[in-house]
Amino acid sequence: MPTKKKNLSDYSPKKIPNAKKMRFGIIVSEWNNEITGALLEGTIKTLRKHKCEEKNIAVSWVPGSFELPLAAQYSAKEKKFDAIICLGCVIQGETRHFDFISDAVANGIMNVGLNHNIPVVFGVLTTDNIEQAIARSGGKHGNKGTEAAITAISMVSFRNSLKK
Ligand code: DLZ
Repeated sequence: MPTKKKNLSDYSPKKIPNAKKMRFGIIVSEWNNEITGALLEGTIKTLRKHKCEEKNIAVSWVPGSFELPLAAQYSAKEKKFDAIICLGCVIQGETRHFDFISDAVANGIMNVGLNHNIPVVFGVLTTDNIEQAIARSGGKHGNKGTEAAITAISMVSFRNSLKK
């Protein structure tokens, strides 16, 4: 996984478990969809790279990042997935929306994971401007979608290892 200075898409593929039998629900925010669409691409490409089957990937869209936690909760309740990946992009504007939305989404996503005992991954970019978002959705700093997919696979594998 990347450290502060590394690229979001940097990881050691050999260390990542096989995701063939894992099931993922991906929830994507429509807001800033030119960015979130690129995050989705990075996520799916990475899941496929680690052998996740097409039938085990379900994608749903919600209006904005603020809606991600509730959608993740609905998905978690269905018990069809081993992990849920939330993808969004919140860009700093001239209003305080940024702080309200970023905090609410981060806390909401964390709570769904803790309450439902399932990995719910925070694949949400929170940036100062669109340039930073572009750089982190397949640009010079990699793709947060890749990081989210690797985190989801790793957490499912971790959970499975505890069941043995
Ligand atoms: C309203 C709003 C604003 C100002 N900015 C963003 C943003 O940068 N990224 C994002 O994902 N969503 C934004 N939204 C929409 C909210 O997430 C939400 O959809 C609405 O407030 C309706 O609940």
